[in-house]
Amino acid sequence: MTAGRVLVTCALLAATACTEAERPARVDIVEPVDGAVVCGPDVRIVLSAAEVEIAPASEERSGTAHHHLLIDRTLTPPSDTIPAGVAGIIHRGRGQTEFVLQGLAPGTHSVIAVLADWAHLPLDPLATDTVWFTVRP
Ligand SMILES: [Cu+2]
Repeated sequence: MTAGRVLVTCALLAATACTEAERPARVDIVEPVDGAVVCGPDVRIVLSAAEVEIAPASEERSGTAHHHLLIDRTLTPPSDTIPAGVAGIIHRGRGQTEFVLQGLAPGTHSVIAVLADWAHLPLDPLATDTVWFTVRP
């Protein structure tokens, strides 16, 4: 093998690894879709994620995340852990990807999905998605 061929092979491997490492994690609220009108008072939220492994927070592994839902709230500070025990902030710490919001009042509501690591610190870069929907009585 020539030195030139080794150099080309290494360059190709480096390019592949770099591309994969640069893909940021993403989260999508699959259901309800933005602008949906849904029957209440219970509304199912379905989440999906890409470029990250969704895992229970108890596993404490890097490269994983779990879902968080902020209901009718603004985003919490990205550099702080997402608090627990606060109304309208839901941790899906067992790695769940679905959740039923119960008892929503008729009217317009927002849901922000946020991916955070096992310590509940939002991923960097931030992975969020927001939908607005209307609950029909
Ligand atoms: Cu959490």
